[in-house]
This record gives sequence, C-alpha cells and structure tokens, in this order.
Amino acid sequence: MVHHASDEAHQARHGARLNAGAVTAEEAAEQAAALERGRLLFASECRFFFAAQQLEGLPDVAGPEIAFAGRSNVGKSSLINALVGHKALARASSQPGRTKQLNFFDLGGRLTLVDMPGYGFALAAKSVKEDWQGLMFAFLRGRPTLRRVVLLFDARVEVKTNDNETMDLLDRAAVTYQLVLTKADAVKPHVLARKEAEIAELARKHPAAYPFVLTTSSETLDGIPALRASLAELAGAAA
Ligand SMILES: Nc1nc2c(ncn2[C@@H]2O[C@H](COP(=O)(O)OP(=O)(O)O)[C@@H](O)[C@H]2O)c(=O)[nH]1
Ligand SMILES: [Mg+2]
Repeated sequence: MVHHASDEAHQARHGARLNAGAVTAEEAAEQAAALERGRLLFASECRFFFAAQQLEGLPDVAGPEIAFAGRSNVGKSSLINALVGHKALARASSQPGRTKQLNFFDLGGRLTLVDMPGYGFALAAKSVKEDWQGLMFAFLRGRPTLRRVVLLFDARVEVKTNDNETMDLLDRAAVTYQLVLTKADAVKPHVLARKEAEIAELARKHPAAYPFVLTTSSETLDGIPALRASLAELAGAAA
C-alpha cells in the first residue's frame, strides 16, 4: 500500500480505521504497524522544557508541535500524562484554571507536546482571563511549527460557545485539528454513543477538523494507543 504521509485525507481515513477496526489483512497489518510506531514514539523519554506566559517568550521554533486545547478541566494534562505513561508529568489539577501558561514537552527529540491553558474558566479575573486566552489564540493562529491541535471535549459536558469559537478560529487560521472525547469511563455507554455522534457531527461541519473523532479515557487508557498512532504520523525522524 502506498503511504502518503502528507496526505491529510489519507491520515483521516487511516485514523478512522484505527478507531473502527481493520477490514482487510493488509489494513490490519498497516494498523498494527501504526499502533507500534505510536507505542514506540510515546515510550521514548518525555521531558518538560519550557513554560511560556507571553507570546514574546515562546521557545524557538524547531520540530513539529502538537497542542492540546480545550476547556478548563476537560482533561488536557491527564491525557498528556496518559499518552506518555507518566502519572504526573503534565500537572493535572482538580482546580480548574490553574494552568495559565503554555507548557512545552519534548518527546524523544521528535515531537513537541504543548499543554495549553484551558478556556472557559469563569472564575478567573477578566483581565487575567483575556491575557492567557489572548496568548492561546495568538499561539494557535501564528505558530509556524504547529502541526495539529488536539481539541478535547469532556464526555460529561455540553459543547459550549467557547468550544465553537475555538473551532471557528482554527478553521479561519487553517490549523488542522482533531476532536478527541475525554473521560469515556465517566459516562454510561448510551450517553457516550450519543456524545460521539454529536462530536462527529461537529467535526463534519468544520472544514479544518478531521472528519473522525477519537474517544479516550485517561483512567482506563481506552483510545490512547490509537491517539498515539495518529500523532506519531506527525513526528520527526528518529535520531
Ligand atoms: N474519570 C475520569 N476523570 C478524568 C479523566 N481525565 C481527567 N479526569 C479528571 O478531570 C479533572 C481535570 O483533569 P485535568 O487533566 O487537570 O484537566 P485540564 O484542566 O484540561 O488539564 C481531574 O480531576 C482529572 O482527574 C478521565 O479520563 N476519566
Ligand atoms: Mg491542565
């Protein structure tokens, strides 16, 4: 099978298959290989190397970057920890709104993971809120090495206006993004199925969004190998 690494449509189909299960033996083999590439990448050393509080203070652009975005408390830090297999690399917090900076993690020298400040935290002072939301949007719009945004949705929470605003911004900036459902373990199967359908419909409506949705749990690790495989397609070559 010809592998078009740069072909987004191919990646989308590929991702959909990772989620939906293989059809042919050839696809099963390709799927297993993709999962293995993801496993290997995320088994490499991951280290925090930079925190930015303002746009002037970003690290120099280098290799490919993936940003994790979404509302406060949606599970961004927990998802990064689950992906890299650390319990506490990215600081997960039960106090929403604590991460008001961009945190950069280097994964094996091949991929940079960026933990974004959450949006939609009503209790932050308005000026503080505008500061870091401004930083977040400026980063999403203007970072040349940003290859993909993973936009998270909590399976237990309604889609809100600021989720739609973020998707509109990413569409306008033509930043490709992937919708990921978090906390699959926290809802009943019929609620999860309804939520998956709702988020898949959102993905179809937004031109810069991949037309498939990955469902994950940082508790049970459901969906984590598939997300690793999907992100590994963007990583640089092994040193
Ligand atoms: N049940 C369940 N809880 C989760 C999951 N992921 C995160 N949480 C909880 O949700 C809260 C917010 O998570 P955190 O990663 O700090 O969210 P962030 O603000 O987006 O970085 C914490 O109390 C986590 O323990 C998950 O997959 N399942
Ligand atoms: Mg966080």
